[in-house]
Amino acid sequence: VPEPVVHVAFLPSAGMGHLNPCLRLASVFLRYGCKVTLIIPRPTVSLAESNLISSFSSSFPHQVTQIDFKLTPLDPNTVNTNDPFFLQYETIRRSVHLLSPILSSLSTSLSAFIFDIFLVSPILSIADKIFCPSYINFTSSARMLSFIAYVSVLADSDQAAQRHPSKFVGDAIQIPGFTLPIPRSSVPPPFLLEGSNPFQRMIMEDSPNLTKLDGVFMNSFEELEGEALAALNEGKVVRGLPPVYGIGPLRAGEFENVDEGQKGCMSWILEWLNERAEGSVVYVSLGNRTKTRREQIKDMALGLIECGYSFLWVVKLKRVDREEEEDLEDVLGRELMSKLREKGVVVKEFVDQIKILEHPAVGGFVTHGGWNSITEAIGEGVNILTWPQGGDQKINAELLRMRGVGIWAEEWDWGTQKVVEGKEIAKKIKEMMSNESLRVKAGEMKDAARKACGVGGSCEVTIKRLIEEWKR
Ligand code: BUP
Repeated sequence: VPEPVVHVAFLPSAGMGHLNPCLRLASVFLRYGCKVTLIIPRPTVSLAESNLISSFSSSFPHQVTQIDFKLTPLDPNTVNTNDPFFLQYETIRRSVHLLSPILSSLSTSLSAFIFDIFLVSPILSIADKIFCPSYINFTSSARMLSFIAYVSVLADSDQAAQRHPSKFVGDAIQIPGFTLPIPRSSVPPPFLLEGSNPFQRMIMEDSPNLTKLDGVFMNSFEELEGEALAALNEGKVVRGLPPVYGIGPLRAGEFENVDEGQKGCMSWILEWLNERAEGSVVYVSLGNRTKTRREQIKDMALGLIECGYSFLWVVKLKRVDREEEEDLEDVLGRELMSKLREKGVVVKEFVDQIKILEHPAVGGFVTHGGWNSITEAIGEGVNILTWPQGGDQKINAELLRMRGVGIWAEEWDWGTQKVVEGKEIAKKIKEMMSNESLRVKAGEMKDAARKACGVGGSCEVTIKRLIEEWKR
């Protein structure tokens, strides 16, 4: 009797922070012999996303079927946001009814459907047309999932406040099973806005539906988030949640080689890093959907010049890469630009972040605290300084601080308010780079991370067990 084929379909949402972990999880299933169908919402928001999708498909020409999911364009005026990524989440959510014919046309029946966290309620509304277990790929920390899950409990217990998050959140959220509460100041800002907005609506709609899923894939692991994983799996956060599988840290795949066939900047960046002493370079990147504010950019440059370390700064002037046109020198001025070039490297291009973090010359990372960036840095044992810019990033920063693997520039607030002066930035970078206890902890966490995603580790054990279950 031939072995049954295990066929897993994936549906990401928008942005590299969601696409990267989706493709990395898909490549784990490919490693264990599964057939993968990748359903891609089109058009994508950024160029980085479409490049990565092409590279993924050409890396697995036989095992992966790629299906374009043509979205119905939304009138931006009907969605209260000017963020193209949020507009895309909403567009995908409202196009989900178009998925049914795609799913029913698949030539091999599905063993599992794994979709993005931002699509929960719409996908569950077509559950009767999926005919296989439904899972989400959660793209942030287990601490953040606990927040999302627990808000439905808070909302239920506070009818009087008309269920508006700005009222029921209070000064802090104490989630059962957690040592540290989440202070109001760390809650993702759109969630607390008085008026309704897509992020708030999405969380309030999806939170109570999490219990209807068959499971959650979580890019985290026991040593990093044991407390949160236990609280979620023991029903302390919300009763009736499905299993939350800590299968992280997800490792980057060969398909992510951004420079292949392109004239990118990676080859000379790596040459430059090769000439630097071990642990001597600070890598600075606030993620691929945060543009650095004009008022902040000069002080960022001054801070880097003053910090005394070599640096590699990936700077974004626009939220979406397709719109990056301006020359950095026009923004920073010739004099500042030449001072920067004396001490480090500044680029606007999309870089291969993993290749940078794994380079021995890189000793520290100034990050916005996006969960992928954090888990990538942890996997390489790099010291971390978080400067949260929005969303889940303060919740993640707090966790890193608690685990002793990162420091958090808490007094800088969201990085969207006051300008942080160059000398302050230099001081914090020095503090992060020279922090020996951080380096020791980061090294220990790296070892635990490698074990979790290595041969016989928690990721392999969980995925193999699920594959066996799906075969039955
Ligand atoms: Br910028 C940049 N190269 O130049 P996060 C990002 N990345 O490989 P975000 C690059 O994009 P969300 C670059 O390695 C990570 O996998 C990076 O995800 C990669 O933050 C991903 O760190 C970015 O989670 O997304 O972009 O803010 O808000 O969705 O978390």
